[in-house]
Amino acid sequence: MNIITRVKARQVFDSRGNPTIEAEVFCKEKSSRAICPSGASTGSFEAYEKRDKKNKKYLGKSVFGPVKFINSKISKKLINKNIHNQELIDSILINLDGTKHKTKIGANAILAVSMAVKKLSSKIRKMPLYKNFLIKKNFLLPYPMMNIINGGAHANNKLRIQEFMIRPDGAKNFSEAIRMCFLVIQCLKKIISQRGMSISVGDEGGFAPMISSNEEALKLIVKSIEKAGFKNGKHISICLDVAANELYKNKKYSIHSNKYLNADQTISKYLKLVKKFKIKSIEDPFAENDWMAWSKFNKFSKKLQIVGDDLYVTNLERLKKGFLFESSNSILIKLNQIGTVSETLDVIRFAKSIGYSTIISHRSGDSEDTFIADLAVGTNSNQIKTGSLSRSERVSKYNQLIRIEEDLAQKAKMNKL
Ligand code: 2PG
Ligand code: MG
Repeated sequence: MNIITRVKARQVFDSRGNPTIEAEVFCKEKSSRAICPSGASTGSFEAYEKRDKKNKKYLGKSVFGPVKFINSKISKKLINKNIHNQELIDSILINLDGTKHKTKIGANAILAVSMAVKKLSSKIRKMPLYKNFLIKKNFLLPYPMMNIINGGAHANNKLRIQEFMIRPDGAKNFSEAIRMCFLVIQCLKKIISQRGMSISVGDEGGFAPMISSNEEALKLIVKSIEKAGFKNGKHISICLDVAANELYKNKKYSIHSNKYLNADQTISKYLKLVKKFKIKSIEDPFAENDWMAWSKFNKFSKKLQIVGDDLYVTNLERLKKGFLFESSNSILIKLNQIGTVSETLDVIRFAKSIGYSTIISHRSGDSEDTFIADLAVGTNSNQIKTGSLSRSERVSKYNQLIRIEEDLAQKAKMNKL
């Protein structure tokens, strides 16, 4: 019953219409499947995403090579292994690859299998997925960070900052958190359309109006928060993902305008912006190797959440370096940056031990798979960012969290911020 009998993979498609891998793991007649997501603004230290670069039928983006590898070598290695032994299975996958960044098999192939194993283990134990991670009782629900205006690599407007998010800090439970975001988004939609701009959305479901100034986007959001009847900085807070790797050249940044500024000038611009718009969280304010700028900024910003995404790439070694340098106080967690569920849990465990907040994240190319919603609750992660309340691959995660809240009933409590 607990023994793996087969692993099968196939090529499916992600929310940007690009090929990706779905893996299905079997224990006799029972099976579970998982789909690997894919990023656009990727850090250079992320685990490797393998594609058939030479196959022009899918413009070099197909994944038939890794799929074949799963169906042959991986399947053979995992047959007869106990489905509940996630760590052993993940270490087999890691060793089968044998490279630092999983360049041989590809982290996309490895992760799809690793997640499917975790799901099937829960199914066989007849427990919800969220109960099969680190936490065994006293589950806490994460605050959502909804990306309501998309820029950078996720939209074709000229906004330099990639993600303008809202976090409903005043919400007492998860359903209320979603309701508050819903109200702000509806107001934002109205305001954008009244100004004659398009209400079409970007890759993560946020609006992507043809504006180019960060301040203009922030003003639109503050207006929507107020119009919805909330107070910015109290009931709802603004959070940003700058994705500064994309705006870095010759040790300078073009975050606040197309003029390049050094790190010190960029910091003082950030501080002004934080004050003016009561911003509570900034992700990737600096480039992935600019450790000094991160440390400097972190010293200034006692109350600000500073989140490392491309900086840490869910990698324990890089997180330890960040801890040593006091680079930030929070980490973004993305399974496919590292490639297995076990390694992801190791990073979360360590982040918690050093007092960092953990934020579980989708990728800009995502799917109907809701694994990360369960992961967020099962690790008592403080926040989750999985796009806006639009595009089903984003909404599906929020819907799953609504179900989990219902399942926990009286025991459901929000995490701390
Ligand atoms: C990010 C992510 C998710 P991508 O930068 O945080 O929002 O984007 O998946 O493109 O790296
Ligand atoms: Mg990011």
